[in-house]
Amino acid sequence: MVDKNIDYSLYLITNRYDSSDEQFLNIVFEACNSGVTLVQLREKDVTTKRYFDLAVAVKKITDKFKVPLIIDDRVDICLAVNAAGVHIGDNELPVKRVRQLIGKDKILGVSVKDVERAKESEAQGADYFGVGAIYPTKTKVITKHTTMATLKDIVYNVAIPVNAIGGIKEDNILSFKNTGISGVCMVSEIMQAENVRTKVTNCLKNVEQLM
Ligand code: 3NM
Repeated sequence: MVDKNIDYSLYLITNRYDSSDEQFLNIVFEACNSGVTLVQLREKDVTTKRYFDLAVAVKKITDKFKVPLIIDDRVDICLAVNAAGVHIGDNELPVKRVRQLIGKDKILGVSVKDVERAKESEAQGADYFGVGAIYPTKTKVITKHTTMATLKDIVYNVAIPVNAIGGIKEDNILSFKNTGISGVCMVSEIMQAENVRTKVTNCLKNVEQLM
C-alpha cells in the first residue's frame, strides 16, 4: 500500500529540455539526493514506450531516495511502473474515473484554478491540488494566471493539500507565507539550475519558513 502521508513541500516537476537522458537523470538524482520531497515525471509528445522507459529510469532514482513518484497525465504509465500516483489537468479523464482506475491507495493530483472545480474534484477523489499559474512561466504549458487570492480561497474551501505552481523561484517562495499551501511545485528553477544541490537546499530553507 502506498503511504498517503505525503510531504508536498518541495515538489519537483520534470522537463527534459534539450538534455540527454543521462544529463536529465543526473538532475533528477541530484534533486532527490538534495531533498526534494516529491517528483512528477511530466512528458508531452513522446511515445508510450518512451514515457514508460523514462518512468522506469526515474522510478529507480526516486525509489532509492524514498521519494514518491507521480506520473503526469497517464494512468497507464502510473500503473505500469507502480508509481505512487498520477496528476491530471483539464481535458483528461474525469477525476472520478481516474480514481476508479488507480484504486484508493494511489495518489491523485489535480490541477485546478477555481474553488468550484476544487470542491468538485475533492468530492470525486482528488488527494491534492496544484494551483497556478501564480507567476508568469516560460515552461510550455496550457494555463492561465491564477491570483494569490484564488489560491487562498481554494486552500480555505478544501480539506486536502494545495500546492502552488507557475513561475515559482527560490526568491519568491516566501511570498506564499500565510497562504496555507502545503508545498511549492517547480520545473525550470530546479531543472535548469546551475547547481541543483545548492538550488534545492536554498529552496528547502525558504519552504521551511512557510510551514
Ligand atoms: N502547470 P515553472 S504551470 C506544469 O498552472 C505547470 O497548472 C502549471 O513551470 C499550472 O516552474 C506549470 O518552470 C509550469 O514556471 C511551471
